[in-house]
Amino acid sequence: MATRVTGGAKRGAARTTPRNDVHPAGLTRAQLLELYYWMRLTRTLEERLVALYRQTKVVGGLFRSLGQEADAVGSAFALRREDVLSPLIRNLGSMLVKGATPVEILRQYMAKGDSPTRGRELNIHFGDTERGFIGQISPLGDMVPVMAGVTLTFKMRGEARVGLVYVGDGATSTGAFHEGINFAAVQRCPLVVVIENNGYAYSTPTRKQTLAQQFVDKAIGYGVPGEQADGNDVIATYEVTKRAVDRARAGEGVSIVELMSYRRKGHAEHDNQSYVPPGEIDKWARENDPIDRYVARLRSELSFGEAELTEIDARVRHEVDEATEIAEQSPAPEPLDALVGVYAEPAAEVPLWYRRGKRSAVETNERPEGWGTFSSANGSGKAGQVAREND
Ligand SMILES: Cc1ncc(C[n+]2csc(CCOP(=O)(O)OP(=O)(O)O)c2C)c(N)n1
Ligand SMILES: [Mg+2]
Repeated sequence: MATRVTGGAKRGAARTTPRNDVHPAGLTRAQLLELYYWMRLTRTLEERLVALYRQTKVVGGLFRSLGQEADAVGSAFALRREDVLSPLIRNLGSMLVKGATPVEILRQYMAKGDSPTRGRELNIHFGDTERGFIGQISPLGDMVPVMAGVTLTFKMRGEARVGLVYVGDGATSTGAFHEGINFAAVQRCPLVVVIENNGYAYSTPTRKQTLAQQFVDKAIGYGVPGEQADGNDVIATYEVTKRAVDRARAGEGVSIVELMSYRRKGHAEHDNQSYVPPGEIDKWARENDPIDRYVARLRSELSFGEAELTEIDARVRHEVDEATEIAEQSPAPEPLDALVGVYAEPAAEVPLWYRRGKRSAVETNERPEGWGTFSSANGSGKAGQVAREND
């Protein structure tokens, strides 16, 4: 049974009366609607970010998860509140499920002074260990050894907690991925490694990433269980991740989960996807949109009414509108804030000579008078000339 997570419980609480006995993956009808809510929230929030990006209010790059909402939401939904996940740029949905709020996300992307990173990071690179998501870093694959360490602490403390780390198809080619997963496997850390196979790593298609038939085959080499699922089916994603999470919690160590999906947008908004074969994106949009697919299933097989879904759509729109208004009013960062929380205060070490100022640094370190080519008194000699010109 899925455990509801921080933040999700309140916003996701759906009022609905059971109409039939169909409970795929043991999910209650409220939880089935909650999955829809998180996917819709992810997409609507990203669409709002695109509008703000075009108005130049989003100041950095914008990384979409269009077409991958089910993979992010379904997998994170399999975790408990006390579990920890390590997201990537396309895991906005996972972070929302774990309690990140739309207003925080908007403030981050708009680099506001009251955003979680005070304008020092411009997308969803922030974390909160209380809510159970770790601040991500850019080097691909590097969060695997980090999460191996995090989950090793769970094991050493005897805590029944699980960690989940997302990696893209591209990240599987890094040394960090290999070292991290091997270490975690050998140590039997309670870790789920989710490989999001979205067909591309920037412009590199998966067939140029690996000769393996499928990424899940790599599980054999690490001696861990591996399962593949349709990442555009939110319930299948939930189920396969839940099995891996249950194994980890039961002391059975690492699992690899490969989620098959497709990146419908470029690496970021600036990428025009000229390397994608014609028609490929449209085909996925037409035939395999995770939200369209889930809506169809909710209406037919699970007999949810139109009103229940439109109510969620309206709630999501309202929440995103409200969050945008708040975030737009947030102040820009204070310039001096750039240094707050970065260096020790007071400084533990005397600043390095080259940070003390150009003139004194050049005079005392680069061309000491004793070298005979420079006179700091009259500035004669070549080096003195350079020093003055650079001031
Ligand atoms: C070690 C390393 N190499 C290269 C990059 C530059 N880079 C950032 S994202 C990216 C593509 C990532 O592709 P993938 O892992 O498939 O994730 P996706 O973007 O598809 O979600 C690259 C090459 C990086 N951040 N780190
Ligand atoms: Mg990829």
